[in-house]
Amino acid sequence: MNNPGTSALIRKQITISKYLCSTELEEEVSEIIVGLSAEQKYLPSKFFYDANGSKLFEDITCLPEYYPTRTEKSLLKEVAPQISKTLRNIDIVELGSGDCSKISILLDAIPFENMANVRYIPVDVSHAAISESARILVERFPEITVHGLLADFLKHLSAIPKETKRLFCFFGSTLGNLTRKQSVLFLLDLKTVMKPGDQLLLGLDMVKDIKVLENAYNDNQGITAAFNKNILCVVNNYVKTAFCPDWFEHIAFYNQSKGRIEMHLRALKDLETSCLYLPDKIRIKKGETIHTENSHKFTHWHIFDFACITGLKINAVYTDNRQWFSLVHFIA
Ligand code: AVJ
Repeated sequence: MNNPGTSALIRKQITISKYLCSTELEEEVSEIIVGLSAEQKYLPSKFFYDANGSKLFEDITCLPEYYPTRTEKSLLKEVAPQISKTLRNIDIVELGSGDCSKISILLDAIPFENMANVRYIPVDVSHAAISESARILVERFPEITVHGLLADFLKHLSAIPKETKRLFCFFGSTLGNLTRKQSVLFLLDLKTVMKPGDQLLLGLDMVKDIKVLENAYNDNQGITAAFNKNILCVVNNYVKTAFCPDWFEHIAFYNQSKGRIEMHLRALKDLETSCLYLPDKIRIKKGETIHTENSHKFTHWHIFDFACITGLKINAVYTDNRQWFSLVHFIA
């Protein structure tokens, strides 16, 4: 694989464009400061995903308690033959792509003779995630072209190429990390950049038994706890605080009225830390929490609402027989 001819070929096959810039960095610092200064302290969940956090998340997806990834992948495997029939001369855009295991399932089902005109466009805030999955994919699918976008899909939808027909993939129920209002606004934005005939494949974690939901975020091995606490290390890096993960305990519970899992970090003692960007120390009282994630769960009503509000047409809704996870296939 390492002879110069092959790597030159691979380089031509892979390009990455950057849309994140240094002003974004300042924006991220202020997002953190605003969250830590609020009455109920909070941190945006995108700060989970540094190199260590992304690794911990991949570990989470393998946990026996964490059913979403497994369920979504088996749904994808089932429906891929159906969906991939239409995939030729197309850009497959994956929002928040992470690793390439889900898109591989779809690509696997595309007939070889159609692959030459398929381009994969991963959109992610992690350069490592994009370049690593590009490397794996061109090895596995020698005919494919990969054009990565290092970008925040909430801000840079307009940077996505539009000359070809597109299939947007938004897997993992990542939409659930937004508030209900934000998720509708985001789908409206997405609909605006879609052209008639463009498709959207949306993965949604469904409302279910509370015990199943809460177990998925309170695993026995404490990986989710480590993932939650890792956000403090990321924050320390950005704003030069000195939070020690051991000062907090991991809390995750289902908020029934809001239909979402909430993750928090709860202070085990009164604590304080300086911060490069604040004149005073940040003080947190014993028992006070930092809200780190919302993971909204969906019902079929939410799916119909999305269609009504955005004007996207539901082509099919694929749900496993336990009704735990849905893949919705929309057409613009
Ligand atoms: C990838 C954001 C959808 O909310 O279930 C896993 C992240 N957090 N365990 C989710 C997560 C805790 C995951 N998402």
